[in-house]
Amino acid sequence: MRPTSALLPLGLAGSTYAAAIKSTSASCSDLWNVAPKLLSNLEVYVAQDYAAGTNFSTPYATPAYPQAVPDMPAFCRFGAYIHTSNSSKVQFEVFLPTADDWSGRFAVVGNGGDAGGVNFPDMWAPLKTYNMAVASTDTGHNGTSGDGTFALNGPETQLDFGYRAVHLTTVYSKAIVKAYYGQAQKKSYWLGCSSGGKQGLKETQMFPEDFDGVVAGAAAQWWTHLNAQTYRVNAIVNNVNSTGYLNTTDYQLIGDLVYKQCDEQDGVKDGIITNPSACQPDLQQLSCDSPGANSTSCLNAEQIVTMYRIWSDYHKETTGDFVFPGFMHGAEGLQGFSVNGSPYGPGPDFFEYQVLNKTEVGSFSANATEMDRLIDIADATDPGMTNAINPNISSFLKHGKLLTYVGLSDGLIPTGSSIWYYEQVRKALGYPADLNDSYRLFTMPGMGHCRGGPGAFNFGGPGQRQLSLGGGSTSATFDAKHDMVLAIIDWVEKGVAPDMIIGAKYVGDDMRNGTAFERPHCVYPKQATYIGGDVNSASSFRCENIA
Ligand SMILES: [Ca+2]
Repeated sequence: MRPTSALLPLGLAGSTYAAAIKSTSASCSDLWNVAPKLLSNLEVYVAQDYAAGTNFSTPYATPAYPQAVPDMPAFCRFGAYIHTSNSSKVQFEVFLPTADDWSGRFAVVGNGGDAGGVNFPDMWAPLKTYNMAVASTDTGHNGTSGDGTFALNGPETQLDFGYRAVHLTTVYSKAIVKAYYGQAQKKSYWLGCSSGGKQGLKETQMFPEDFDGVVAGAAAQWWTHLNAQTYRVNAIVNNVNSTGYLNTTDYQLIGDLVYKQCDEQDGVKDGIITNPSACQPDLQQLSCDSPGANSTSCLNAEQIVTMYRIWSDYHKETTGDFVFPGFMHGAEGLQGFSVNGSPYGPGPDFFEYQVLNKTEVGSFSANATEMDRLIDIADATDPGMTNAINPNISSFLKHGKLLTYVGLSDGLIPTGSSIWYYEQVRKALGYPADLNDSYRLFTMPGMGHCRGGPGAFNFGGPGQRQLSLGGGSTSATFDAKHDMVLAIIDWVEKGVAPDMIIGAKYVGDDMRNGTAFERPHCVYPKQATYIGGDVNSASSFRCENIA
C-alpha cells in the first residue's frame, strides 16, 4: 500500500487536515444532488459506495468492456451523462477511493479502437494499485472496438469520439473529485494505449492543462493515415482473392525464417529481435522455385512480394507521397499479426461513414488510386477532429511529462507510427536538446500491440489485470524502475526522469508462475545491448545508441 499522505502539504497533515476535508466534502450519495449544481448538462445515474472485495459489474457496461471487475477496494462510484449537443451525449464514470486511501492523484484511462464504453476493467489498477481517483468515458457511443458505425449520420458523436468526450470527462471528473474530497487532486495522469494513446496525445495537443503526466502507448494518433494503412494492407496488398495472399501458416513460415536470420544479430538467441531495422530478411529460400524447396511449405513469387510490401512503407499510388510506415521485421511471425485480409473495422468504417459520409450501413471498397483521393479528403476534413498529430505540444511540455512507448513487434499499428510522431515533434520544436526532459519514447523489443509477444512486456503499463486473472501488464517489482505508472509519477512529482523501464516476461505469461526473464526498455533511439552475463537478468544489458 502506498503512503496516502505523500502529497499532502506538511502543514495540513493529521487531524486538522481531516477536519478541513470533512467540512467541505460530500458523501458519495450527496453527489447525486451536488454534481448537477456544479456542472451543466449533467444527468447523473449513479452515486454509490461499494464495499471492499466487490466483484464489480453493472448494466451500464457496454459490449466493449463487459467483463466483471473482481477484487475492488472500497470506493465511491459516480456515473453520469454529459449532454454535449442536442444529438449527442457522453457517458463517464469516476471511481473514488476512500479519503483515507486516496493518494491525492487523479487519472483517466483510455479506450481501444473504436470502443464505445466506459473502460471498467482498466479503471481497476489506478484505483486499487495506485490509490488514484480514476475516470473513463464511453467516448460518446456504445459499441465494440472494431465497430465504426457509431459515426453514421452523427457529426456531433464524431466530435465526442475525436476529443470532446475525453476532455469533458476530465474536466467534469476533476469537479467530482473536488466535491467528494473537499479538495482538488494534486496531480492528474492520463493512462492509455492504442486509441488510448491517441486520446492522450490529443489532450497534450488541445488541452495541455488537463494532465500533468501522460502515458501514451502504441498511439493510433495518425487516424486518417492509419485507417488507410489498415484498409490498404489487408484489402489491397494481402487480398484474400489474390495469388499472393498470405495466411497464418504462411506468416508462421516467414516468421520462423526471419527469426532464424535475425534473432542472434543482437547477440542473444532468445526469440527477440532487438533492432528490426537492421534485420534484412531474405525470403528466397522459401520460394517454391528455389532448389530443394519443400513443396508443402513454400511461397509463390506473388506471396513473397506481398510480404515485402507489408514490410515496406505505404506510399501513394499516384504521387508517391509517404502515407504510413510498414510493419517491422519479426512482427509477422507473432500472434496478433493483423494482416489477414480482413481489415480491422475502424479502417474501412472510417472511410465509409466519416470520409465518404455514407448515410446507411454499407461495405467499404476502394482501389489504391481511390485510396489516394480519400486520404486527401480525410486529411482536409479530419472528421470528428480525430487526428492527433499536431506536433507543437510545447504548451504541454512546459509543465507536463509525456511518456510514450511502443512494441517493436506491434502487429496492429506499425511501430514506426510512434517513431514518426516523436520525430515530428522534434522537428516542429526545432530539435531541442532538452526534449528528453519532458518527452520520452520507449521502444520495446519483442512486444506486440500494447502487450503480448516474446518480449518483457509486463511493466505496469495501462491495462493491468488482477492477479486472479494472471496479472497481465503488472510490474514484477513495484518501484519506478520496473513500473511505468510509478515512473511517470516520479517524473512529474520529483523530476526524476526514467532512463529505462525494466519489463518482465512471466512464465506462461502468467504472473503467478513467476518471472522467466527481465529486460530493460530504453529511451529511443537507445536500445538494450547485451554486455554479458545471465541473459535472463536485466543487469546483463545496457541502454546504448544503436547504429
Ligand atoms: Ca535476440
